[in-house]
Amino acid sequence: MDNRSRTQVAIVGAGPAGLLLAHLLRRSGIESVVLENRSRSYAEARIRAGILEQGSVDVLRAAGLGDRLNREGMRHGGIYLQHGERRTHLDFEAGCGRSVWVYGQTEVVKDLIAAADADGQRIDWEISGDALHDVDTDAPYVTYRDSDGASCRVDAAVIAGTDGFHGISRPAIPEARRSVLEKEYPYAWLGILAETAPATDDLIYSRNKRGFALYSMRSREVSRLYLQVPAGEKVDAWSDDRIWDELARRFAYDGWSLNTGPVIDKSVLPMRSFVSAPMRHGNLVLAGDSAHIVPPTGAKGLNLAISDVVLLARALHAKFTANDDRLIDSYPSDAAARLWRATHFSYWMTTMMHVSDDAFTNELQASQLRYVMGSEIAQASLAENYTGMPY
Ligand code: RFL
Ligand code: PHB
Repeated sequence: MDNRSRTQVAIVGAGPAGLLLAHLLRRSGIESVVLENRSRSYAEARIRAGILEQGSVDVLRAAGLGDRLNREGMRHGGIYLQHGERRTHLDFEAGCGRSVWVYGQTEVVKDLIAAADADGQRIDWEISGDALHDVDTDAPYVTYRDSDGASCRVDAAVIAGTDGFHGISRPAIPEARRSVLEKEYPYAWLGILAETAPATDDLIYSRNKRGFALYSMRSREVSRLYLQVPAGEKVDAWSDDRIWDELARRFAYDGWSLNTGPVIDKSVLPMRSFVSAPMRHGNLVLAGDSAHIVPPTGAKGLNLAISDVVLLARALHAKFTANDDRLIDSYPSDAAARLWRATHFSYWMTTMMHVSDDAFTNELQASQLRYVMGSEIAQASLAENYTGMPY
């Protein structure tokens, strides 16, 4: 072994979950080392989620991460639901007294990395060949090669697996101890980022017989739009002209028109619901996408990563400062309660808004959307879930 070190928490993965965990632990005097297989510039450029629940914004502000969020984030008090050529505005403030913020995950990650730099947080970027060892003992450790190829070992009291859906942490829990519940959807999203001012004040979720479309944004100059496409669709099948034409059809509404502009990013996102349990095995704990995935329709993925980490940071604080394991013992069930609410809501929004090949299902979903668009009570329930259940 070329380099050997010891820390309190070894954090595998520098996505929003891992970086926020390191940040919250630092603030309560707990030391961690973050290990990430991608480069810093890759992590800072990755385009992903865009919506922060009120509770996530409160967490980031309380953790001293609110400066740029307060200046550049955009508060949204509702969404539009569209069905064919009917469009209704849902008022979240009226429904539940809360709102959401448009502030890209990319920006949250940049803020977290800047704070880590300022505090001298150790993050080893571009590691390879990492493996977790002895996670069910009191002496777990991680081995890997650093960016120069040197062999490294980090010993820790706890390993936090925040390495996303394709990481190594979840598989480090023996298969016999793991249960997975999942649902694949027969469609995917084609997402684009476009250099054009959003043509709407709030996000538009549109169900059209041609398929679902979502109008979102990243700033006053940049729009983020999505189209329902068949699962496994290739991005090459979609020229910019075809995308704008399809978006115009799916958002068609009484004289309203899209703003088009240069497409600066284009990708296909698979859609799945996936829940792996337990989120703790010995001294390995999972948080964020390493343990669960939701389809993006409810905008919950990033927010769940944040709420897991809040619960986990509290539990680790009690463990390290008061030798109290009660919160770490209850972490899997505390996180699961919130997770299953978000899993149901994401599934519900997804099926209601997407067009299915099955005629019976389509009629049910269209009926559900008509009901929500016409009922203040149904809208209040959607608002309560969308803006996020209280912690
Ligand atoms: P992340 O963000 O996937 O971060 C995991 C980090 O771990 C690293 N990693 C490893 N590091 C070390 N060793 C290994 N063996 C490793 N394997 C992986 C990865 O490089 C990465 O840096 O998980 P985290 O932190 O839990 O955060 C969760 C959110 O990222 C996620 O829930 C959302 O972004 C989901 N999601 C979206 N959600 C939305 O609400 N709206 C969206 O528009 C949206 N777009 C997306 C998305 C997820 C995507 N992925 C994961 C395919 C678009 C994409 C492409
Ligand atoms: C986004 O802006 O990327 C976004 C917004 C709302 C969603 C999903 C993605 O439901």
